[in-house]
Amino acid sequence: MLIVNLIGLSLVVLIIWWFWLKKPQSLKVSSNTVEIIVDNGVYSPSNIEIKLGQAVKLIFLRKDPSPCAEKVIFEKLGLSLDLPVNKPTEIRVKPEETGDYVFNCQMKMYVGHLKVNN
Ligand SMILES: [Cu+2]
Repeated sequence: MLIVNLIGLSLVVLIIWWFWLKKPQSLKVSSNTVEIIVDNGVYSPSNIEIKLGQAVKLIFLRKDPSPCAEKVIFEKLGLSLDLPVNKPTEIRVKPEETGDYVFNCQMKMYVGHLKVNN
């Protein structure tokens, strides 16, 4: 019984750590180029903030060789990009509306946010 409780408790701790303590790296972008490293299940940075009307060049550098990381999809922008391993791949975006533009891999294990502010 104690063992079961301990397992339950460690699961809770793990979940708390995963969702609340693992701080997303946020980056306010004033320059027009952002390099995003794709590795270990996260985009770094995974939160990018830009201003409306700002065109930004995102350069994805995929280090994770697993097929999970091979694509990045900007659903709201209708864009999808293949990411070769260790080869910087760039995409230019200029969202026309404010809001949160999510980008993710096919299985949505990797998730990032491009926030467009006024
Ligand atoms: Cu994936």
